[in-house]
Amino acid sequence: MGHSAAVWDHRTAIEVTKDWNGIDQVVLRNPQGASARVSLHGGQVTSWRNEQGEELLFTSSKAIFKPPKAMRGGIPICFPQFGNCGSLEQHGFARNKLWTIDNNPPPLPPNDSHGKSFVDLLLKPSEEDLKGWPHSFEFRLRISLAADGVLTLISRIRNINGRPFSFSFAYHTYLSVSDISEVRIEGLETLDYLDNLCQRERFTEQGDAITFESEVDRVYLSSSHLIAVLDHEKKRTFVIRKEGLPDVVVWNPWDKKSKAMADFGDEEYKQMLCVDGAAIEKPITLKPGEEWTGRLELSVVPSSFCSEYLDH
Ligand code: TA6
Repeated sequence: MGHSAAVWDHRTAIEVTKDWNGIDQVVLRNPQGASARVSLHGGQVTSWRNEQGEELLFTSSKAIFKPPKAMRGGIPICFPQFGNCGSLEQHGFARNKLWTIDNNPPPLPPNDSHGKSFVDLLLKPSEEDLKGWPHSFEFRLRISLAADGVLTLISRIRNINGRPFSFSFAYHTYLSVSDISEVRIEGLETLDYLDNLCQRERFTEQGDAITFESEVDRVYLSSSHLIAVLDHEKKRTFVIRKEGLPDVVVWNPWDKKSKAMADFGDEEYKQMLCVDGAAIEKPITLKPGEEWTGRLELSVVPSSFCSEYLDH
């Protein structure tokens, strides 16, 4: 008698609960026990755990879980800007707004749903928002967790007002690492980057991989769609695949800046690294009715697998 395959009950694939502030958060689960959590505050992924229940994203022990401040960690959605420019807050307002669950989103390709636990969120500007940024948009965000534990974020931003607008964007991804001094990034070699520590001056990456021994705050430009972040101690690699996101922000605050941030532990720079799929150097311009899609896929593979994998 064959064993009947465990029928994956999609009712437990997605659960809506309350977060620390009584704001709805969605828990996604896969049959193997992996999970992800996203708060309707900011549409922010606040947790991504593997099948062993191990947390893969960093969250500061001093994070301020009080709107409108974005929780320091997870994956804040930075829109319509990333970095200081104009009257908006540094990384835009999307991560400080209340999103809604969209039960009837415009369809995505079947592969973006098939066999996945997913939720669709929606952000539209309020009258108040339009005073600060006078462009009417619909921002649809799908977060999905696949059977193999891959976490995918798909942003679709549509211009629904009568004139073009431009924006920059980043998935501000706080990865949890064992020891920043034993982490290397592959896939950014030879690229130009803007150095936020030198008035965004442009440099060219000389190293054969990026390693860390001091504060790094850079925007790598026109990168490939595949970036690897190798955690030596854990012998595991984060693989970041992206589409529609030409740039990569790499940020570690190191000791001095860590001490200067109220919502960040003095030593926590050792256990985190931001590697953000982004569109910054060349802002995206949308004509009326046009839509932009930015896709990010995060997975974790054993490092031995990854270095061979990346070599080919
Ligand atoms: O480049 C990344 C960065 O802009 C850093 O300069 C630092 O400000 C970091 O983002 C955190 O920004 P946040 O607004 O999340 O505190």
